Amino acid sequence: MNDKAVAIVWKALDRLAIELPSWGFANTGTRFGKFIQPAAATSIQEKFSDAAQVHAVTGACPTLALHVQWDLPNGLKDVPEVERLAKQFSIRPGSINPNIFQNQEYKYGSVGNPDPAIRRMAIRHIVDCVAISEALGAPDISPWFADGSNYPGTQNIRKRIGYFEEGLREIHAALKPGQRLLLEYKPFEPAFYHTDIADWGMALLLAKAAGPQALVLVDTGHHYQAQNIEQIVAWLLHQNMIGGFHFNDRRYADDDLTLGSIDPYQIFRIFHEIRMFEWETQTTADIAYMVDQSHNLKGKIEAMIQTVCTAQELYARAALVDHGSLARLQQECSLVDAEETLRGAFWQDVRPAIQEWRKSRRLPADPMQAFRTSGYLERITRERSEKNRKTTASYA
Ligand code: RM4
Ligand code: MN
Ligand code: MN
Repeated sequence: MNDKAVAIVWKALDRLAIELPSWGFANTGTRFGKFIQPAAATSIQEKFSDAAQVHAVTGACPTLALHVQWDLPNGLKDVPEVERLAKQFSIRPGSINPNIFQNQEYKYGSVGNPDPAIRRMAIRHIVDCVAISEALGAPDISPWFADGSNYPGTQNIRKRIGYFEEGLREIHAALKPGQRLLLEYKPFEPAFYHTDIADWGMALLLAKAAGPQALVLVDTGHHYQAQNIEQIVAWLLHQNMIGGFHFNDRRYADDDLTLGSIDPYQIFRIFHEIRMFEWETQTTADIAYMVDQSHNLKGKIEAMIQTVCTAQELYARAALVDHGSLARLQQECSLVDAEETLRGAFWQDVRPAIQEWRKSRRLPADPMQAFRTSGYLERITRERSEKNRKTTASYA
């Protein structure tokens, strides 16, 4: 790789920040049960501590996404504690994730529930999250709605659209300047007949109905098998409506597999659309790159390090696309040469350049190795195993 290419890689890496999910360090599982890990985090303090380890070895993860019900069970009252931990571990609070899917009340939906009292409860919770976001100086609120139904004819789909428009408008009215409401879509699960926000079109229309600070969040796992995700990203960029990503990979459905483990070219193509847009418009897209994975077989911290390194590699490769020649080749419809320009960047081995970047930023050249030799995993395994042994793992 020549000096110019190395400089491009370094510049790209300096820009790429990846947010870690607090829930990615805790014991989570499948619908059928959990496999408990002795080193899993069981408190918000432990989640911050683990995230700080990933940041220490990668230098790329300055923020931690928080799930309000799991991390701030007392809502606003927990803000001072989160601020203290953020300071202690030098990790800033990231996106604020409301929880409108776990309470018994939400059996038939939250903001889309036919019962106005439950809709009110859900709206109030998200408005509380807006206040938490403001207090923490973490501007993104990203609700994921599990709302939907399981049997044809049991819910009025159009009425529920109206409830969402109304509810999101009210939530939007609570936003202060600079805050953003990121709407995530998901085709199915837990609802298996209809999901109220099932795809990017529904999310986009609802964001438009809510107001200018509402944008769409793309979880890479929330698409049907053959869907062209980079085209969705291109549309959202064109509309200035993309607010962030939840990164993971998928083989079948919302599998939350390690980013790039199944289809690295897909993630590369997404990054390429963003870089190409930025090159053409000479702007920087304001996109929050967040990981949404919780591994129950891999070690959680190692899985995060692996994910972050993969994101860096794929982002660096996308940065290497020669946008000037690609634009010309596209204009001329030189198909083979245009495709080879893209593919050529994808097949570059950027790892040596990334290692050099790490050394120049006083980071370990091999983050995984650095973590493994740090002794941290052994220490937390000792400290946490007793507590984790008592965790319930059963499904029924
Ligand atoms: C969903 C979705 C959300 C996450 C929940 C727990 O599948 O991806 O982002 O908060 O899971
Ligand atoms: Mn997600
Ligand atoms: Mn998901």
